[in-house]
Amino acid sequence: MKSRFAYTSPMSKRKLTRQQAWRIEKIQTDRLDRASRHAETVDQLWADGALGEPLRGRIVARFGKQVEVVPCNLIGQPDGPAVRCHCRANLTGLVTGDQVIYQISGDLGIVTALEPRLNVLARPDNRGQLKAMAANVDQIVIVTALEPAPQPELLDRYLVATEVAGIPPLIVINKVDLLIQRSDGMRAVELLKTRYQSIGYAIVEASAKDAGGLESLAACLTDKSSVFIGQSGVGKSSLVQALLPDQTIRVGHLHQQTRLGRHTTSTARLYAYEGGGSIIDSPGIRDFGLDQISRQEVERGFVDLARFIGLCRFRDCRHHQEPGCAVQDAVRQGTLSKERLASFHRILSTLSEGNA
Ligand SMILES: Nc1nc2c(ncn2[C@@H]2O[C@H](COP(=O)(O)OP(=O)(O)OP(=O)(O)O)[C@@H](O)[C@H]2O)c(=O)[nH]1
Ligand SMILES: [Mg+2]
Ligand SMILES: [Zn+2]
Repeated sequence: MKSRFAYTSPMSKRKLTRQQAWRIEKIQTDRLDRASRHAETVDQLWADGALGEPLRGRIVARFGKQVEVVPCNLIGQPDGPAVRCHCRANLTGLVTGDQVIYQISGDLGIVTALEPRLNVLARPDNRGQLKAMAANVDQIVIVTALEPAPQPELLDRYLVATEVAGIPPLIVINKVDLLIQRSDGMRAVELLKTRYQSIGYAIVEASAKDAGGLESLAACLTDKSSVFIGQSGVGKSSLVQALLPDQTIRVGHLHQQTRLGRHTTSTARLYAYEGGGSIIDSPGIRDFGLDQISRQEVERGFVDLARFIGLCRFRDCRHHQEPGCAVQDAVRQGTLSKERLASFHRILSTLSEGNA
């Protein structure tokens, strides 16, 4: 009998695909084998007391169950070569930026303890579950760009997340070199600046391409542990590369038609910042759902709106058309942006029922 595929795909192609599938599976099994051999060996060395002295370290990247750890000095700054480590069985959910105690022998290592976290930034995974993505950060650098076009509502979602996590944000508008080719670009930049600077957020304009604005950005990073977040393709990795010329960091082209990013960075990675401090480059996010947070948290996360909320006539005011609504009054008087209020309502409408 003829294969069902014979008309659509030549035999050789099918064979190749099978071979490829087999090869991919083999690579994965080999990798798992190596990882479990690594785990067994290092567990044995640990049990025999054959590993070096406990060291303080910081996780620079995570790959499945393994993490890459670098030694760090007393202020948590990375300071030495990285070692791939396996974690003790009781240590799960470690993330980039975590400070840990680890022991090594040559290039084998094991993480034995997690130091208390100062804070943790979580993001929703594909199924909407919040997952920690970075720990011990002093500043969240939200990167937007002229291309892909800025999405203020997405920016508002990030801002809510940073306010809820209690970590100060810095907004970067990247790719300002494109302003000369784009007549609408200046309007977009001005709009972001007026809306967010008036709330009190700091904004830096930059270009990873021609190094414009990098000095101002660099000055904001000194002695801090920062994490770069933002949509795929806005140039997070390009900025980190421009700031750290000695590193080799992968950047990806935008999709030719959609002009969206291609999710080039796949895992959050921490780099030592020569000026003092550290930078985490993270994978891009297309959407940033906030469905697991409460209405009160969203209210707190809109800092410009929060100051009016207790002033409404009705305690359960929803800030739509209710009489005596201080939030609507603020919009009418021009002390609150109507776009931010609209964005607030849209975010609330996406909360899961129990939270809204
Ligand atoms: N014109 C211009 N292009 C830039 C600039 N910065 C980055 N790009 C380009 O934007 C594209 C995406 O850059 P990346 O650095 O990979 O973006 P990313 O935010 O790290 O993307 P993900 O890793 O997918 O989240 C690349 O083609 C870069 O060359 C800039 O300042 N100006
Ligand atoms: Mg990247
Ligand atoms: Zn109200």
